[in-house]
Amino acid sequence: MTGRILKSIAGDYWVETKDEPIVCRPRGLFRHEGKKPTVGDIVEVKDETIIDILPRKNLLLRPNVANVDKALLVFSLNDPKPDFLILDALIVNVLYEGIEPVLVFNKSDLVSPEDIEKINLLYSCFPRYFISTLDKESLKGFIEELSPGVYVLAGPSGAGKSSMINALSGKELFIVGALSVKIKRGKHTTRHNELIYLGKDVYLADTPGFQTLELTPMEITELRQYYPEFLEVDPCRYDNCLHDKEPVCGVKKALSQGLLEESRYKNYLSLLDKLRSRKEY
Ligand SMILES: Nc1nc2c(ncn2[C@@H]2O[C@H](COP(=O)(O)OP(=O)(O)OP(=O)(O)O)[C@@H](O)[C@H]2O)c(=O)[nH]1
Ligand SMILES: [Mg+2]
Ligand SMILES: [Zn+2]
Repeated sequence: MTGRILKSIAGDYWVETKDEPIVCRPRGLFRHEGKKPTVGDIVEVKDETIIDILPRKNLLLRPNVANVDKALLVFSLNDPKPDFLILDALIVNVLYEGIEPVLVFNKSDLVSPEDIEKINLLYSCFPRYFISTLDKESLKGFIEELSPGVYVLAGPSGAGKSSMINALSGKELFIVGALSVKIKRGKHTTRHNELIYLGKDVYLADTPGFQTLELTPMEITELRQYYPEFLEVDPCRYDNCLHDKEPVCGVKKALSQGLLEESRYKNYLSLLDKLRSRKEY
Protein backbone atom coordinates (compact mmCIF):
# COMPACT_ATOMS: atom_id res chain seq x y z
CA MET A 1 0.00 0.00 0.00
CA THR A 2 1.29 3.49 -0.76
CA GLY A 3 0.53 6.63 1.20
CA ARG A 4 1.86 10.02 2.13
CA ILE A 5 3.72 10.74 5.35
CA LEU A 6 1.71 13.31 7.31
CA LYS A 7 3.94 13.70 10.34
CA SER A 8 6.85 12.16 12.14
CA ILE A 9 7.61 12.28 15.84
CA ALA A 10 10.52 10.51 17.51
CA GLY A 11 10.95 7.88 14.81
CA ASP A 12 7.23 7.15 14.36
CA TYR A 13 5.67 8.08 11.02
CA TRP A 14 1.98 8.74 10.43
CA VAL A 15 1.18 7.54 6.92
CA GLU A 16 -2.09 8.54 5.31
CA THR A 17 -4.31 5.73 4.08
CA LYS A 18 -7.90 5.66 2.88
CA ASP A 19 -9.16 5.28 6.44
CA GLU A 20 -7.06 6.27 9.41
CA PRO A 21 -3.38 7.22 9.27
CA ILE A 22 -1.22 4.23 10.23
CA VAL A 23 1.73 4.70 12.56
CA CYS A 24 4.79 3.12 10.95
CA ARG A 25 8.47 2.60 11.55
CA PRO A 26 11.02 2.85 8.76
CA ARG A 27 12.86 -0.31 7.76
CA GLY A 28 16.32 -0.57 9.29
CA LEU A 29 18.00 -0.70 5.92
CA PHE A 30 17.23 2.98 5.19
CA ARG A 31 19.74 4.12 7.75
CA HIS A 32 22.52 2.11 6.13
CA GLU A 33 21.55 3.55 2.77
CA GLY A 34 21.55 7.09 4.17
CA LYS A 35 17.83 7.50 3.43
CA LYS A 36 15.41 9.20 5.77
CA PRO A 37 11.65 9.27 5.28
CA THR A 38 10.40 12.85 5.48
CA VAL A 39 7.00 14.49 5.88
CA GLY A 40 5.48 14.79 2.38
CA ASP A 41 7.13 11.61 1.10
CA ILE A 42 5.02 9.04 -0.73
CA VAL A 43 5.99 5.70 0.75
CA GLU A 44 5.27 2.01 0.35
CA VAL A 45 4.00 0.47 3.58
CA LYS A 46 3.73 -3.16 4.65
CA ASP A 47 2.95 -4.45 8.14
CA GLU A 48 3.37 -1.00 9.71
CA THR A 49 6.82 -0.68 8.19
CA ILE A 50 7.89 1.82 5.57
CA ILE A 51 9.61 -0.40 3.02
CA ASP A 52 10.22 2.09 0.20
CA ILE A 53 10.37 5.84 -0.40
CA LEU A 54 9.11 6.78 -3.87
CA PRO A 55 11.24 9.19 -5.93
CA ARG A 56 10.90 12.77 -4.70
CA LYS A 57 9.99 15.78 -6.78
CA ASN A 58 12.09 17.92 -4.42
CA LEU A 59 13.18 18.18 -0.81
CA LEU A 60 13.05 21.41 1.12
CA LEU A 61 15.60 21.36 3.94
CA ARG A 62 14.41 24.19 6.15
CA PRO A 63 11.66 23.30 6.96
CA ASN A 64 12.25 19.68 6.07
CA VAL A 65 9.35 18.66 3.80
CA ALA A 66 9.43 16.56 0.61
CA ASN A 67 7.43 16.93 -2.63
CA VAL A 68 6.52 20.56 -2.09
CA ASP A 69 4.56 22.40 -4.79
CA LYS A 70 4.68 25.88 -3.29
CA ALA A 71 6.10 27.48 -0.19
CA LEU A 72 3.85 29.94 1.62
CA LEU A 73 6.20 32.33 3.40
CA VAL A 74 4.15 33.63 6.30
CA PHE A 75 5.27 36.84 8.02
CA SER A 76 3.22 39.02 10.32
CA LEU A 77 3.02 42.71 9.50
CA ASN A 78 3.30 43.48 13.21
CA ASP A 79 3.74 41.57 16.50
CA PRO A 80 6.34 40.45 15.56
CA LYS A 81 7.42 43.00 12.95
CA PRO A 82 8.64 41.40 9.73
CA ASP A 83 12.39 40.93 9.35
CA PHE A 84 12.86 41.44 5.63
CA LEU A 85 16.40 40.08 5.60
CA ILE A 86 15.08 36.77 6.95
CA LEU A 87 12.26 36.87 4.40
CA ASP A 88 14.69 37.54 1.54
CA ALA A 89 16.95 34.67 2.65
CA LEU A 90 13.95 32.38 2.84
CA ILE A 91 12.89 33.36 -0.68
CA VAL A 92 16.39 32.49 -1.91
CA ASN A 93 16.39 29.12 -0.11
CA VAL A 94 13.03 28.19 -1.59
CA LEU A 95 13.92 29.25 -5.14
CA TYR A 96 17.21 27.37 -4.79
CA GLU A 97 15.18 24.17 -4.33
CA GLY A 98 13.13 25.02 -7.43
CA ILE A 99 10.00 25.75 -5.40
CA GLU A 100 7.79 28.76 -6.04
CA PRO A 101 7.45 31.17 -3.09
CA VAL A 102 4.12 32.81 -2.29
CA LEU A 103 4.32 35.61 0.25
CA VAL A 104 1.59 35.77 2.88
CA PHE A 105 1.62 38.81 5.13
CA ASN A 106 -0.62 38.17 8.13
CA LYS A 107 -2.12 40.39 10.85
CA SER A 108 -3.23 43.08 8.42
CA ASP A 109 -5.56 44.19 11.22
CA LEU A 110 -2.51 45.56 13.07
CA VAL A 111 -1.17 47.97 10.43
CA SER A 112 -2.37 50.83 8.25
CA PRO A 113 -3.25 50.51 4.55
CA GLU A 114 -0.23 52.77 3.83
CA ASP A 115 2.14 50.28 5.51
CA ILE A 116 0.61 47.47 3.49
CA GLU A 117 1.06 49.41 0.26
CA LYS A 118 4.77 49.94 0.95
CA ILE A 119 5.34 46.20 1.40
CA ASN A 120 3.13 45.48 -1.59
CA LEU A 121 5.50 47.54 -3.78
CA LEU A 122 8.64 46.12 -2.15
CA TYR A 123 7.67 42.57 -3.12
CA SER A 124 5.83 43.27 -6.36
CA CYS A 125 7.81 40.62 -8.23
CA PHE A 126 6.32 37.80 -6.14
CA PRO A 127 2.78 36.53 -5.69
CA ARG A 128 1.69 38.04 -2.37
CA TYR A 129 -1.34 38.24 -0.11
CA PHE A 130 -2.28 40.44 2.81
CA ILE A 131 -4.54 38.67 5.23
CA SER A 132 -5.74 38.55 8.80
CA THR A 133 -6.72 35.22 10.26
CA LEU A 134 -9.23 37.16 12.36
CA ASP A 135 -11.03 38.28 9.21
CA LYS A 136 -12.27 35.34 7.11
CA GLU A 137 -13.14 37.71 4.23
CA SER A 138 -9.45 38.53 3.79
CA LEU A 139 -8.68 34.86 3.15
CA LYS A 140 -11.01 34.60 0.16
CA GLY A 141 -8.60 35.84 -2.52
CA PHE A 142 -5.86 33.73 -1.06
CA ILE A 143 -7.88 30.51 -1.13
CA GLU A 144 -7.95 30.73 -4.92
CA GLU A 145 -4.15 30.33 -4.86
CA LEU A 146 -4.63 26.85 -3.44
CA SER A 147 -4.88 24.61 -6.49
CA PRO A 148 -4.23 20.90 -5.81
CA GLY A 149 -0.77 20.37 -4.31
CA VAL A 150 1.41 20.39 -1.23
CA TYR A 151 1.99 23.79 0.36
CA VAL A 152 4.47 24.29 3.12
CA LEU A 153 3.98 27.21 5.51
CA ALA A 154 7.27 28.64 6.66
CA GLY A 155 8.05 31.73 8.68
CA PRO A 156 9.00 33.17 12.06
CA SER A 157 7.49 31.95 15.28
CA GLY A 158 4.35 33.92 16.08
CA ALA A 159 3.64 34.93 12.46
CA GLY A 160 0.38 32.98 12.52
CA LYS A 161 1.07 29.82 10.49
CA SER A 162 -0.98 27.55 12.74
CA SER A 163 -3.71 30.20 13.00
CA MET A 164 -3.86 30.30 9.21
CA ILE A 165 -4.34 26.56 8.84
CA ASN A 166 -7.02 26.64 11.50
CA ALA A 167 -8.79 29.50 9.73
CA LEU A 168 -8.57 27.81 6.32
CA SER A 169 -9.77 24.44 7.59
CA GLY A 170 -12.46 25.93 9.80
CA LYS A 171 -11.22 23.64 12.58
CA GLU A 172 -8.96 24.11 15.56
CA LEU A 173 -6.43 21.61 14.27
CA PHE A 174 -3.36 23.23 15.76
CA ILE A 175 -2.55 24.93 18.99
CA VAL A 176 -1.97 28.63 18.56
CA GLY A 177 0.58 30.27 20.81
CA ALA A 178 0.49 33.47 22.75
CA LEU A 179 3.22 36.01 22.09
CA SER A 180 5.76 36.83 24.75
CA VAL A 181 4.48 40.01 26.36
CA LYS A 182 7.75 41.92 26.38
CA ILE A 183 9.24 41.31 22.95
CA LYS A 184 6.06 40.33 21.09
CA ARG A 185 7.77 37.32 19.63
CA GLY A 186 6.31 33.88 19.14
CA LYS A 187 7.04 31.16 21.66
CA HIS A 188 7.71 28.25 19.31
CA THR A 189 4.31 26.70 19.85
CA THR A 190 4.50 24.30 16.89
CA ARG A 191 7.18 21.66 17.49
CA HIS A 192 7.10 19.43 14.42
CA ASN A 193 6.16 19.41 10.75
CA GLU A 194 2.68 18.17 9.97
CA LEU A 195 0.68 17.91 6.77
CA ILE A 196 -3.04 18.61 6.92
CA TYR A 197 -5.40 17.53 4.19
CA LEU A 198 -7.66 20.45 3.41
CA GLY A 199 -9.77 18.63 0.79
CA LYS A 200 -9.69 18.94 -3.03
CA ASP A 201 -6.16 17.51 -3.15
CA VAL A 202 -4.74 20.42 -1.17
CA TYR A 203 -2.26 19.66 1.63
CA LEU A 204 -0.87 22.30 3.97
CA ALA A 205 2.23 21.67 6.08
CA ASP A 206 2.43 23.47 9.41
CA THR A 207 6.02 23.84 10.56
CA PRO A 208 7.81 25.25 13.61
CA GLY A 209 8.74 28.92 13.34
CA PHE A 210 12.28 30.20 13.51
CA GLN A 211 13.97 33.39 14.58
CA THR A 212 17.31 33.31 12.84
CA LEU A 213 18.54 33.75 9.33
CA GLU A 214 19.62 30.57 7.58
CA LEU A 215 20.94 30.80 4.07
CA THR A 216 21.48 27.68 1.96
CA PRO A 217 25.20 27.40 1.19
CA MET A 218 25.87 28.20 -2.48
CA GLU A 219 28.46 29.84 -4.72
CA ILE A 220 28.43 33.64 -4.43
CA THR A 221 27.74 33.90 -8.16
CA GLU A 222 24.57 31.83 -7.73
CA LEU A 223 22.79 34.23 -5.39
CA ARG A 224 21.85 36.85 -8.02
CA GLN A 225 19.76 34.39 -10.04
CA TYR A 226 17.31 34.12 -7.12
CA TYR A 227 16.42 37.80 -7.47
CA PRO A 228 13.82 37.79 -10.25
CA GLU A 229 13.89 41.59 -10.48
CA PHE A 230 17.65 41.55 -11.31
CA LEU A 231 16.98 39.43 -14.37
CA GLU A 232 14.90 42.17 -15.98
CA VAL A 233 17.45 44.99 -16.07
CA ASP A 234 19.93 46.00 -18.78
CA PRO A 235 22.90 43.66 -19.13
CA CYS A 236 26.01 44.30 -17.01
CA ARG A 237 29.45 44.73 -18.59
CA TYR A 238 30.66 41.46 -17.07
CA ASP A 239 28.71 38.22 -17.35
CA ASN A 240 29.80 37.23 -13.86
CA CYS A 241 28.88 40.64 -12.37
CA LEU A 242 27.86 40.34 -8.71
CA HIS A 243 26.15 43.76 -8.92
CA ASP A 244 28.43 44.90 -6.13
CA LYS A 245 31.60 46.91 -6.89
CA GLU A 246 31.74 46.23 -10.62
CA PRO A 247 31.53 49.11 -13.13
CA VAL A 248 28.72 49.35 -15.70
CA CYS A 249 26.21 47.25 -13.82
CA GLY A 250 22.61 46.98 -14.98
CA VAL A 251 21.33 46.44 -11.45
CA LYS A 252 23.05 49.51 -10.04
CA LYS A 253 21.86 51.56 -13.00
CA ALA A 254 18.28 50.41 -12.44
CA LEU A 255 18.64 51.26 -8.73
CA SER A 256 19.82 54.78 -9.51
CA GLN A 257 16.78 55.18 -11.75
CA GLY A 258 14.49 54.04 -8.97
CA LEU A 259 13.43 50.94 -10.90
CA LEU A 260 14.52 48.53 -8.15
CA GLU A 261 13.86 48.50 -4.42
CA GLU A 262 16.82 49.79 -2.40
CA SER A 263 16.11 47.56 0.61
CA ARG A 264 15.92 44.38 -1.47
CA TYR A 265 19.32 45.30 -2.96
CA LYS A 266 20.85 46.06 0.47
CA ASN A 267 19.66 42.70 1.74
CA TYR A 268 21.14 41.07 -1.35
CA LEU A 269 24.52 42.58 -0.44
CA SER A 270 24.15 41.32 3.15
CA LEU A 271 23.41 37.81 1.94
CA LEU A 272 26.34 38.05 -0.47
CA ASP A 273 28.57 38.95 2.51
CA LYS A 274 27.23 35.98 4.43
CA LEU A 275 28.21 33.65 1.60
CA ARG A 276 31.64 35.31 1.32
CA SER A 277 32.43 34.98 5.02
CA ARG A 278 31.40 31.35 4.94
CA LYS A 279 33.91 30.74 2.16
CA GLU A 280 36.79 32.04 4.28
CA TYR A 281 36.60 29.08 6.67
N1 LIG B 1 -3.90 40.46 15.61
C1 LIG B 1 -3.75 39.28 15.02
N2 LIG B 1 -3.23 38.24 15.70
C2 LIG B 1 -3.08 37.06 15.08
C3 LIG B 1 -3.46 36.88 13.72
N3 LIG B 1 -3.18 35.60 13.36
C4 LIG B 1 -2.63 35.02 14.46
N4 LIG B 1 -2.57 35.89 15.50
C5 LIG B 1 -2.02 35.63 16.85
O1 LIG B 1 -0.60 35.46 16.74
C6 LIG B 1 -0.12 34.56 17.74
C7 LIG B 1 0.74 33.49 17.12
O2 LIG B 1 -0.03 32.69 16.25
P1 LIG B 1 0.37 31.20 15.83
O3 LIG B 1 -0.62 30.74 14.82
O4 LIG B 1 0.61 30.34 17.02
O5 LIG B 1 1.80 31.47 15.11
P2 LIG B 1 2.80 30.39 14.46
O6 LIG B 1 3.36 31.05 13.24
O7 LIG B 1 2.10 29.10 14.26
O8 LIG B 1 3.95 30.28 15.59
P3 LIG B 1 4.94 29.01 15.89
O9 LIG B 1 4.10 27.78 15.98
O10 LIG B 1 5.59 29.39 17.18
O11 LIG B 1 5.91 28.97 14.75
C8 LIG B 1 -1.38 34.03 18.44
O12 LIG B 1 -1.53 34.75 19.65
C9 LIG B 1 -2.50 34.34 17.47
O13 LIG B 1 -3.73 34.49 18.12
C10 LIG B 1 -4.04 37.98 13.02
O14 LIG B 1 -4.39 37.93 11.83
N5 LIG B 1 -4.15 39.16 13.71
MG1 LIG C 1 2.52 27.20 14.94
ZN1 LIG D 1 25.75 43.92 -12.34
